[in-house]
Amino acid sequence: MMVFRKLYLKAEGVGLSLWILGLHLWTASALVEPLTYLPHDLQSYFNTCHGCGDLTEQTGELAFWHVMQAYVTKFAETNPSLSESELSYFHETIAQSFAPYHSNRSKRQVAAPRVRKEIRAMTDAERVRYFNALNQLKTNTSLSPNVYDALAAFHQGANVQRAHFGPAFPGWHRLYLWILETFLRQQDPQVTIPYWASHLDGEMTTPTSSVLFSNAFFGPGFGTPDTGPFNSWRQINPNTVFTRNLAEGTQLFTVAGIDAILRRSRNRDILVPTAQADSDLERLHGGGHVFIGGTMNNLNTAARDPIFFSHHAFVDQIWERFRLNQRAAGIPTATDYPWDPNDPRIPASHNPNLTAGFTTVGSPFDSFRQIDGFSDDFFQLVQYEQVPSCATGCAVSRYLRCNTATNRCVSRSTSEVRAAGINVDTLQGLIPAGRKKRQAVQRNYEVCDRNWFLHDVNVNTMSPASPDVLRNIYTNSWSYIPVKVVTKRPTNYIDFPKFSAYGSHSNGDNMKPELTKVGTQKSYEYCEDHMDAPGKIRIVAYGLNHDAFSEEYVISDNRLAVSESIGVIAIRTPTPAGSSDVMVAAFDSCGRVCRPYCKTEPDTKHNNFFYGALRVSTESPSMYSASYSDALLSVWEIPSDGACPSVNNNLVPLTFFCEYTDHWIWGPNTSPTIDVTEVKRPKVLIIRKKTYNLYGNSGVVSPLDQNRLSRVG
Ligand SMILES: [Cu+2]
Repeated sequence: MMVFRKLYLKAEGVGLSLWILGLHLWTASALVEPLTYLPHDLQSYFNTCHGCGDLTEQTGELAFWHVMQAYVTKFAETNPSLSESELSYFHETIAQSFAPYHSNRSKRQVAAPRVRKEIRAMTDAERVRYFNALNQLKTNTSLSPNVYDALAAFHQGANVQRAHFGPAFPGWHRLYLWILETFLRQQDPQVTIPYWASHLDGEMTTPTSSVLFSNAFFGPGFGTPDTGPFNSWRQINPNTVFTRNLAEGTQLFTVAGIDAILRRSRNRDILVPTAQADSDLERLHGGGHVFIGGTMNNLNTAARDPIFFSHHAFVDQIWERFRLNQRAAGIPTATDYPWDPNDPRIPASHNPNLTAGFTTVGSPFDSFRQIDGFSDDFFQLVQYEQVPSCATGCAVSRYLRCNTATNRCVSRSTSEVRAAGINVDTLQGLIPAGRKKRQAVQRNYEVCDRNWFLHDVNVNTMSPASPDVLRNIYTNSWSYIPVKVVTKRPTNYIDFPKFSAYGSHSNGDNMKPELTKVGTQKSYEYCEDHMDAPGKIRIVAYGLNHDAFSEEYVISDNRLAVSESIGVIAIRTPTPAGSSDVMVAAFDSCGRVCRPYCKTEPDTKHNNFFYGALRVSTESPSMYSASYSDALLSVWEIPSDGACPSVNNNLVPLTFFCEYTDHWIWGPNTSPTIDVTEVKRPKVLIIRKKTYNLYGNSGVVSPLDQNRLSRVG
């Protein structure tokens, strides 16, 4: 093989110098090297995060998600920059929203509470009014750039810290819901925010096919909202348009989780950091963000997607049920705020007397302080309808049905509703926010019923790194790195013993132990129930020294004992002035962690210190591409002279192995595989001293590359 290779190099040697010249026309050089440490603050989030350290205790994807959310807040501005007059307009509006409840009026004149319903239990007309009010806020410029975007910007930066990772979580979001709803009711006084009871979808066989993601509800579950109620939002403000990327295995709220919360009686038992994992309201809510994916997957941007407010209205509904129980038991709801100034795990900004980060407003709250979200006034201000149940008749809604096996309502799928002759492809009476009426593009994102082998992966999710999708995410300058994912079939896969290496023709005796030994990583409850296969591997990349986030998926085939696929992650293009440091992680669709390995010298020991963090700089050698397809194609060498095609692993700087061991991988303090003294090594490990270019040491140019180069030239 080696001999063959040398000959081959010689033959191509003539063209090499020409080719190198061409290369610089279209791609910068860059080095990709592993970071063997994490930024100090990120590592401390990992070290102190709730339940971190043991992947058998909680789902790795959600544990990682919460930590990264805490970290990325530092990249976002905290509040929208509003002018003096805009601020006073905001104050006025919020102050007036309480007036009907707190004036000296007689009892009869006191305003009725705002009543919030499950979105599928509303009438179509009510739902249209709600979506219309949202669209009106999107074009209302009383706040800049528009009221919706200004309010969405409250949920970023330091406010994300105020609102999450501690006891203020439910109260802060309660105030936030009140604010958005107040502005919506300026547009239409009848409107309230519908809540999204996500366990109604979580109990479907295929949650991603829920009617919720039809055009008559929240619009498509994949990509930008080019159809559905928000179809004009991309035109109105391309910088804040949202994207979605549904992940079918990801855990939504479950009845068991809600019941666990409702069995507790004090807020300290359901809120971070003192709650136990099973009844942790904030932790359980994270699954909804990850399930929606895209913009919702990053707390700095999550509120740009209106489904955010319905997700949080359901969090609030659960909390309200909890508070009603407290009230019945004589527990003082307004003061049951679990604040302990001596507990270093609680962010200082969660001090109940500090501001919630919305601007100061008038009576009855002299300002929105963190404790105000716990106010008993809310018993009077807002009420929630119950989640539809089989007993009360799921049939109040055409979009739900009673699952007789569980005696609970579940959502209907879009195709089910269509089959019943109901049009959910358009919404009668909806007034899009844009001036120009755009031609509706009909897209069908339906998936078939689940098939055990060919996973119901939607190919529309497979290239989220397209410029369209990324445009809203902070930078226009993206580069692409190939990533390899090796998966090993997990033992709980439904037909595990039947196929390939584990089948009757091979009883496994001859297999390498690496192939047959598996850990017991915790997976989403959904996967346990459905014996689901993790065929869809999600890869996420977060900027560590800059504000960027991207997602990618690859598919693995669970019929095989081991399978390999290659995906491409998008990263901010580094400049000579600064590297792009990124944290990359991969999870199967059951939320289990895949372990990162960096392409490095064959000293595997150092892999123990590799957390999936990379530094990408403009130094040689070049290891990234200017486009998604170039990155993908660069990995394969397809010689023009009929020689053997090959995959050049040297060009894949990062590999994930989904091996299902339960070792915690993000902290030297917690991983049993790491020798702590080794951490004091030099900060950056240079992985490649040899110079090679995008197409490897050989300098071989494949026919495909030739085409590309000539196109550029
Ligand atoms: Cu939030």
